Amino acid sequence: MAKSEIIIKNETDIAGMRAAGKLAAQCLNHVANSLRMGISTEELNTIAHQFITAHGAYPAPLNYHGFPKSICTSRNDVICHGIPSLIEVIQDGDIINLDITVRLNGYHGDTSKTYLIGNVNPGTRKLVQVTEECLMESIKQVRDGSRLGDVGAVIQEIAQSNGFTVVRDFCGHGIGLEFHEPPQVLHYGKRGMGVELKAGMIFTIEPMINMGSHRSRVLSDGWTAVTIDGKPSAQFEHTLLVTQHGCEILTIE
Ligand code: EYF
Ligand code: CO
Ligand code: CO
Repeated sequence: MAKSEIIIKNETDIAGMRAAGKLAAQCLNHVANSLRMGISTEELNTIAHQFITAHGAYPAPLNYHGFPKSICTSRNDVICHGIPSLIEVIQDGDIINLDITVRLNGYHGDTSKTYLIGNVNPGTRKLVQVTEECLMESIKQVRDGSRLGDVGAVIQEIAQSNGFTVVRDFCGHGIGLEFHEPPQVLHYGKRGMGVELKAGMIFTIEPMINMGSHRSRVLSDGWTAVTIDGKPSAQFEHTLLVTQHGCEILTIE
């Protein structure tokens, strides 16, 4: 099959993806319960790794393209792909995204949320709230016959009308037996444009929204993407199954 083809999942695949999505959501909530000032992102990585492997699954980021850890922990000005570390300790006023992808019986579930730690300043709180709104409103666009441009346009409209910017260097993705499959899901766009959605498609939407410039750069570690101006960035992600009249969020408990 050509690599650009979007796979329509069958009932066996869908059952596998439901199980993987549910486990990813459970893991995210489990790790989030340990979030507190003073904990290192390495400890969060260990908690996730142990939960995932104890449930008969594998942490998909680990060794993926050489990525060194089991989850991504992206704090404050880190847009995505933050690497857990013993020397990175959660502080009062931080925001932190935990991004979990599990592989269970060959199928992937991918989800993330951004959490507020202690006394977060009002502008940053607003950024996190608007980013979650971008995800949840864009999910309402997903049904058989709608287009990926409808998804991206809603995200762009909500982010920009609140004075924020949409990261363009990273996108959502199809997901299934592979961590990343076609299509690419852009978080900006024009209504009525782009790939037409069909029931049985499964993909993520994972908007990254910035307080300042939309531009990113990758640190010398080769993985961590940060904002170019040091201002905060937030992200939320779900894995979604397109249905006839809407969609099913697979990454819920
Ligand atoms: C090749 C990685 C590869 N890539 C994507 C590998 O979809 C994701 N999150 O929702 C996602 C998560 C991870 C990931 C974790 C590791 N990688 C990272 C950065 C660059 C790169 O280039
Ligand atoms: Co993810
Ligand atoms: Co993803």
